[in-house]
Amino acid sequence: MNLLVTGGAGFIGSNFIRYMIDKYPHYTIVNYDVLTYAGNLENLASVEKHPNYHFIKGDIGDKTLVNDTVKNYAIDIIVNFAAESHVDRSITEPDIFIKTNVLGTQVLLDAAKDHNLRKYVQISTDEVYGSLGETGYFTEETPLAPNSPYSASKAGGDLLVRAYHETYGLNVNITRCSNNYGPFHFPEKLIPLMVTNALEGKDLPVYGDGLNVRDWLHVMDHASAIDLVIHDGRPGEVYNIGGHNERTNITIVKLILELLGKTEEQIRFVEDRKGHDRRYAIDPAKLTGELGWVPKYTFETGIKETVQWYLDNKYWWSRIKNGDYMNYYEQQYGAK
Ligand code: NAD
Ligand code: TDX
Repeated sequence: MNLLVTGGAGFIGSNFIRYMIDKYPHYTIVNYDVLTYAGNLENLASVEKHPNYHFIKGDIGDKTLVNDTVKNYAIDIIVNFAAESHVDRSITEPDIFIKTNVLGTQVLLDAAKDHNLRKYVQISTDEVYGSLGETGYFTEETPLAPNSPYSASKAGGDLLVRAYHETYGLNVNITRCSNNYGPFHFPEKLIPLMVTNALEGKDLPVYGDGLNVRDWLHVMDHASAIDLVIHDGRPGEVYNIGGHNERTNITIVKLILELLGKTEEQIRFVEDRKGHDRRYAIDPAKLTGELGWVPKYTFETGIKETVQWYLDNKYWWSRIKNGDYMNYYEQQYGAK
């Protein structure tokens, strides 16, 4: 099997590639990534010399390079992780989100169609469903109602995937997962930002009242779910991925401080995110029932292991948290 993994140098894509090389060392894995601020080949240092791993630096919007790569490596399946992924950045700079997440997806779909690939898998998000009230879950039948430029661009990509299945008969799957966490998570997102800020003695900026709820999924449990969808997902189907780990943001921030032996004095409540979705929660019954997915991590074991990873890998995140990152940080949170 020859897989084209787009966006494989980012957080989830790089964990997925390491998972797949470990489990299927005979598969060819081509990582196609343009290396934006979020792409980092250091995430793949442990597999870069593997004989069946290849890296191509390229934009998913580059039709010629995408098509050449699909042809040259005799690709069977595209798994598309490539995206602009940070909601806050989409609020200040939506253009690139549309370009990559919508137009880029269309280029990949055309390549999958024109080369008669076995399957195209789109890695999407529960954010396309919008926000839940205090009860209930997102199912695959929940109507799309995205609230941020990021989630709207992901929903746009998903609709194109659906249309290529309906119009051209392309074999597709869409996966929609909840918030991931784990090693190599870029420190602009809640968990790695809070862990690294706590270690640096900085403020921990909590948006609004801190009571927004996210449903946390360990990135390796996400990888095992995608593995099942690639191999056994039924043509044209959507699969939601989540492990029933709902927590308020403030609960997570306090837990991180406790695990690090720090006091709550570092917490700073700041202005709320615009259009901030209140609650996400996934019903994974289709994935568990149809494909037999069982997550390995509880949130308690996963978060402890993750905090320890940041303690052990300061070289990785301290290199990121300078230069361009600091410009973004100061714009987003002020100087503190
Ligand atoms: P990330 O921002 O860490 O990584 C994105 C990767 O895509 C980077 O390596 C980047 O260089 C690459 N990329 C961006 N634009 C590209 C382009 N035009 N061409 C080629 N490569 C490009 O993101 P992530 O957190 O790993 O998310 C991966 C996917 O999963 C995204 O599609 C995201 O929408 C989705 N998702 C993420 C989460 C989460 O909690 N992180 C949850 C649900 C869904
Ligand atoms: O500084 C912060 N303070 C804060 O209170 C940051 C960065 C976040 N938050 C809150 C906002 C959210 O309620 O924490 C929650 C999580 O925020 P993010 O880490 O930015 O994630 P979220 O907006 O939920 O989106 C993530 O999950 C779905 C990913 O970034 C998306 O790519 C994915 O689709």
